[in-house]
Amino acid sequence: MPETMYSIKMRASRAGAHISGAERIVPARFVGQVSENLHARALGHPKGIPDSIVVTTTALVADDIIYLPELTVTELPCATPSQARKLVTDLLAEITPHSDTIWNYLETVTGMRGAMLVDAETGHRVEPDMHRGVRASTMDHRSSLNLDARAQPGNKNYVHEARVLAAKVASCPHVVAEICISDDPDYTTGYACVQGRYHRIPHMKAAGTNQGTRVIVIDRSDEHALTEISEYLENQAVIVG
Ligand code: PML
Ligand code: MG
Repeated sequence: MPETMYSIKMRASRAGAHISGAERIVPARFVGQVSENLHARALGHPKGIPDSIVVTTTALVADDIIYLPELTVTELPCATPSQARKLVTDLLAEITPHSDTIWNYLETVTGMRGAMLVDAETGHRVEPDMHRGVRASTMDHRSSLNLDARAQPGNKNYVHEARVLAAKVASCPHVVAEICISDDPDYTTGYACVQGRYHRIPHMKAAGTNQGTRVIVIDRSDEHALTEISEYLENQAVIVG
């Protein structure tokens, strides 16, 4: 019988405020070690020491998992946040007249566990829970399936994890773009993924600030779009690579 696959999710907070989250999809034999690694990661996060670490482990049905290829990455030269703004708003102009409004969300909203959902046609935020947002989840890179769990580092691999998340978001029905600025104070490289093309952009923000968030731009013309997006992003198991 094939080995059961498990989704393992960690979230860490202090006084109710989100500090960090991470997850894996791994075969049963790696569950113990990966849980330990996720705890270590929660305890070593630059945003502070959590007073709560929740790790949830759930068995997946093998046939329900979707396998996706990695996105092609284009690295854009960029030296300052104001150059980043120009790059991002130009890219967004392909799919919405509200690119300045979206940059404004990116610069002013922070501390959400999930992403904002922005209607491409109106520029309005439409996520059902404006405090939490919609969190893309239940996903991992293919390398987690083969890796010896003892070799898995506890630290975050920003590039790797961002590309898994971006591939899942880009494959979601009704999604046209996603823009990300990290909320980690020392990580200033972000990305804009527009219609499946991932643009990696350095200096999206000044170093040393917790400001950071994700905006997912959607086509809301289908009446079921919001429900389908939330269901797919949060619960559909996806392995990338
Ligand atoms: C995050 O903090 O989770 C966002 C990381 C974005 C990484 C973008 C990149 O380096 O390609
Ligand atoms: Mg973060």
